[in-house]
Amino acid sequence: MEIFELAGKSIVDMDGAKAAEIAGKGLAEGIPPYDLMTKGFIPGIVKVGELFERGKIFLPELVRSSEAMEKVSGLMNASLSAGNAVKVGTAVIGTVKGDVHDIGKSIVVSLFQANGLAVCDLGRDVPTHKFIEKALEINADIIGTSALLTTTMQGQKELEDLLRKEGLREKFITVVGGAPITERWARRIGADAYAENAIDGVNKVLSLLEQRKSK
Ligand code: B12
Repeated sequence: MEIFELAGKSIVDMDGAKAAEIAGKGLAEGIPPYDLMTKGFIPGIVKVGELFERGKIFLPELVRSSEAMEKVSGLMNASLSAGNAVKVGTAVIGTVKGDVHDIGKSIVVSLFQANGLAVCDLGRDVPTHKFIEKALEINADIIGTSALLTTTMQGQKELEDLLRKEGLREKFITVVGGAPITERWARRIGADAYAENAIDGVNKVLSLLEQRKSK
């Protein structure tokens, strides 16, 4: 079995020790951490989500697989974020209130950092007003939010509404992501960009920053 397949399997098997071993081996072999994540570990956790949805596994298994995923994400993110020291912009990133999913959000944080963005990571279950307070405090250019539940994606709309209400909408570039999020949702709530994955997020944010500078 090739390493990407083994990586995914270790997550489905809820085997954190194995996952960490494969991550270490992959990095030692010079495989880029983003490839290990997107071609190996992420398909594993997505499979776990499908099994959970189909009632093939239950919450305890979902939790154990996530723990394996969190372990490996920590290792990968440390390698991912070691990059560009040039600061091209500042971002505040977090998972919206009521939502504790943060594996994807943490990958986004690392990749933003690797691409020269200074990031303040607010973590998960972040109240809407917190995003704005922090963004004003550190004079951020970007506010990025992650939502993984159909019930919590409303938090992204709340942020847009609150920014408009406070007359701050034009001050920040907003980018939204997460499994249930779509381009259509982003347009509907008035976000500046939708990102399908972390790389897409980096590209869209860098291009929006560029457009701002040339205005
Ligand atoms: C892992 C997981 C958990 C873990 C989370 C651990 C953690 N620390 O994150 C635990 C076990 C805690 C959990 C709990 C629950 N979960 Co859960 N979980 C998942 C699972 C399997 C994987 C999520 C994940 O990590 N994916 C991998 C990452 C890399 O992908 P990602 O998050 O999508 O992020 C990428 C992109 O979306 C994008 N992106 C994401 N955010 C952002 C933000 C920005 C700014 C940008 C630019 C890009 C970006 O870039 C990322 C990297 O490329 C999903 C299934 C799925 N397919 O999503 C279910 C899933 C999201 N969970 C689900 C459910 C129902 C729950 C629970 C309600 C279960 C329960 N009965 O208690 C609770 C909710 C708890 C809460 N209040 O939040 C459902 C949601 C259904 C729905 N329609 O709302 C899903 C879809 C499973 C399913 N198919 O039923 N879960």
